[in-house]
Amino acid sequence: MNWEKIYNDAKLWVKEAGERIRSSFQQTLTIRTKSNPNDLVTDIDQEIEQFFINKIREVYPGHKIIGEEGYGDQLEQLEGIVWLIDPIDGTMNFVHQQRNFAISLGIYENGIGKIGIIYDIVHDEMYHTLRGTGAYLNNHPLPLLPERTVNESIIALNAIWVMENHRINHQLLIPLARDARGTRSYGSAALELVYVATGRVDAYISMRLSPWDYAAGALLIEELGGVVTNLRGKKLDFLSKDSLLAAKPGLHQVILKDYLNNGNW
Ligand code: 2AM
Ligand code: CA
Ligand code: CA
Ligand code: CA
Repeated sequence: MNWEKIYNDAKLWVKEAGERIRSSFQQTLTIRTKSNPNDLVTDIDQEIEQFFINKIREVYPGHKIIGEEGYGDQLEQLEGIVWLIDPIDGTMNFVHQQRNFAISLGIYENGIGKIGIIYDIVHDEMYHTLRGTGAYLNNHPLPLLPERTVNESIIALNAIWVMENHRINHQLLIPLARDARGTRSYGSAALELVYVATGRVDAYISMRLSPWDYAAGALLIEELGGVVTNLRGKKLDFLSKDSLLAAKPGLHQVILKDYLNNGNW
């Protein structure tokens, strides 16, 4: 398998998709809702997913695709090469702010991550990794992540997870939010994972994400020595929704043990 070629093709297509999204700022969006009134999708989300699928099917007909908007394959296992695509991560931000959104693309082989790409279109910042060759912001290598204590950490965390029960007892998160130096919420899981990878935040917590939200980000963080699991400390599931805890080395273990009771809840 020529992973260098797949890596180069994927980066090229992500860049091209980004240009399409950037030029869509001039046009009127068609906005629909999905699972609830705050769960948005636009015609651009759908067009961009189809753009990727056409490219992949043309050049790599044997590869499989999981896309958020449902134009890919319905997979029950991760055998072979699988592209996990979120055409726009942070659709609400895309609609309301025209910033704070990204394209997220992960490529896995038999369930093992090989390529992760997250493109912050508005800033023209592409974060990418081919497993084992380092992680980059455009052409600049990103440094390995240092250890960090809870008291000196900024934790990306949506307020809703601390307000009411979702999967875990929200009371567990209150001491963590209090002990941290600060909390933030950006509304794009892919960018929040990139912020962990670049050290702009020290940890990111979510109760409910889908494989296309974290397929790329988890790889970028792991390539830099960070740790990514679900909130019980288990390996992430790439075929169904899961919770997520991503953090600097050391900090991940402390949050899991001292705040999340090692997943015993
Ligand atoms: P999306 O914009 O691609 O839908 C928002 O806090 C973050 O959670 C975004 O990364 C968003 O991805 C993701 N998310 C996952 N499931 C969601 C849902 N049901 N509704 C809204 N956002 C969701
Ligand atoms: Ca969505
Ligand atoms: Ca998403
Ligand atoms: Ca999306």
